[in-house]
Amino acid sequence: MLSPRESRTRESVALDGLWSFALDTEVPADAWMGTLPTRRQVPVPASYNDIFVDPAVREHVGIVWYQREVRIPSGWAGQRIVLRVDAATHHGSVYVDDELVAQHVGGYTPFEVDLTSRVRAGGFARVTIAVDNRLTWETIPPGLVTAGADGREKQIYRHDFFNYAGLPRTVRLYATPSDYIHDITAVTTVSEALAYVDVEVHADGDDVRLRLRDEDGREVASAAGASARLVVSDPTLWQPGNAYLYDLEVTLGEDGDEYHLPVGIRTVEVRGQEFLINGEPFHFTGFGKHEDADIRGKGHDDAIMVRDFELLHWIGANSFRTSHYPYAEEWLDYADRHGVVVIDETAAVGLNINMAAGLLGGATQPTFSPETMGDATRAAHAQAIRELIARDKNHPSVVMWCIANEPASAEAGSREYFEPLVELTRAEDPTRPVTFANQGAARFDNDLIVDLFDVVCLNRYFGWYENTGDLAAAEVALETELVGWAAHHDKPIIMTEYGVDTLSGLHSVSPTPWTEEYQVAFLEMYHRVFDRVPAVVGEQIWNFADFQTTAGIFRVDGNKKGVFTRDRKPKSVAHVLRKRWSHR
Ligand code: BDP
Repeated sequence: MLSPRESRTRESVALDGLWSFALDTEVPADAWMGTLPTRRQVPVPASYNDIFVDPAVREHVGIVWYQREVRIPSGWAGQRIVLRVDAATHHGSVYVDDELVAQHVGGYTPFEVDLTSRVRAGGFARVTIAVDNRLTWETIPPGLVTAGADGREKQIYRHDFFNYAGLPRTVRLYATPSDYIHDITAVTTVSEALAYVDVEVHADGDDVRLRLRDEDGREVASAAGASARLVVSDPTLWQPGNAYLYDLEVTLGEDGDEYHLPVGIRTVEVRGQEFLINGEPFHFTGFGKHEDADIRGKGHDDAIMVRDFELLHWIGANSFRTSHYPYAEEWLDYADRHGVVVIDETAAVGLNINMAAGLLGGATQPTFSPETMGDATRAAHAQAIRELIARDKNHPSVVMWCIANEPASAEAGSREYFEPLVELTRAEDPTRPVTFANQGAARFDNDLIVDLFDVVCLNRYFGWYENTGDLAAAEVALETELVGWAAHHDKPIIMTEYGVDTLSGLHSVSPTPWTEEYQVAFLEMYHRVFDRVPAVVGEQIWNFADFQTTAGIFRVDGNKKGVFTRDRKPKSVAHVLRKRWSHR
């Protein structure tokens, strides 16, 4: 799915700004049929939850309505006109005037609808979007809606971040010629002094022309046809920390549709216990992150994004994981341009009922069964994988797909659940390694799925959830486990989560849990151990910044495992990490 970039033949208009807004309880069930009877206005992009002071909005379970009048640019007569929603979390229904025109499930990937026959260039249209935040066993991520004692619906979920909802990313209109370029896939390989860019174009008509230009605008290769190979001699590679992007111009005929795709020439390969980028062993440093900030929730904000990249650079991080869902595409565009390496994750988080059995009154249930995570969950999961790869396949920054976070991979049924999903991922993209983030209860001797994947990604909390406060015992446990994984699997290991809740400003002479000193001692201990186990090729700390979660007795105004506070101030450990990572 192409990102809507502007070109000689393509224009786009952002519909960001204030939209009318109402809860389903406040308006008629067919609220799209006229002007939304509300005085509330909500910003787009933003999660709606923390905008209003009314707790009924923050905790709402169900549908909310967004509406605005849209003017169609008069110059778009004769063009194909498309409405694109970058994210409706988790289920979006789009109405144009009185008609339902699109529906989409999956809160972190975009969808589009062709409005050419429904709107008139120079005219107005009433656009209404119903967004439903409910999660069930049939959605990714999964969840459960129950009725509380007071009759209100209550949303239960097993993931540790607040269920922010609404329209957190850009909504826009764009126009293309009526014969247009539907999709492009560019795959790069390198052989000594030559690089190959294999391009597949899906378009109306077969008069497809390709031109590749370097960063100085010089043409370095050209070809014709919907399926073609461009050969680049003496290529400049896209390198971690040193990005280089070619411009692939695709046109239909002499003056038909034109699209420009940034192309980074680089290779990725897993060999034995090494992760190679451009044939060189790569060591991941960085974080699991979240899209999370005060007031905006998961609303995309360029200011916060650029600040986060600045902090990643300052601390010496070369990578991050898009835990636990695909981020706004702006993140990947920026990572492409600045040489930051990304592990790109689906929203399949919380497929682990028993880890959080307490939430269901302590009862345990099988995670994988027809009544829980069954065929419908897997179908939604497959769709999430397809949509992630369709959107992100051309980003050089993305070096690996992570198809789930902490599933119950030691439980019966996990292998049957995951085997077809791994096959699907490889079929959709044969060029990138595939992984999942493994949870601590599934160890090297009882995990049932890890051999299906290319890289062992581990989330471990020795010294926090286990051996709390006892770093000496934690060090032994951590090393025993890492050495065990390395001996059982000839695969590289990335620690994709390790960290401790740390209250910024809380200090003690000796390192005790929750203090800044404990976070320092904990991470230093992990790093000592990593340096003793050669199979460890990556360290991504949990988490980049403190973030909001659902209320609970384990969380005080959210999860505090950030190396930065929620407003991006460094905790003491940030300076320690900066020393380690800046000297690698
Ligand atoms: C891991 C999860 C992550 C949590 C983290 C924690 O993958 O989402 O936030 O633990 O407990 O289990 O802080």
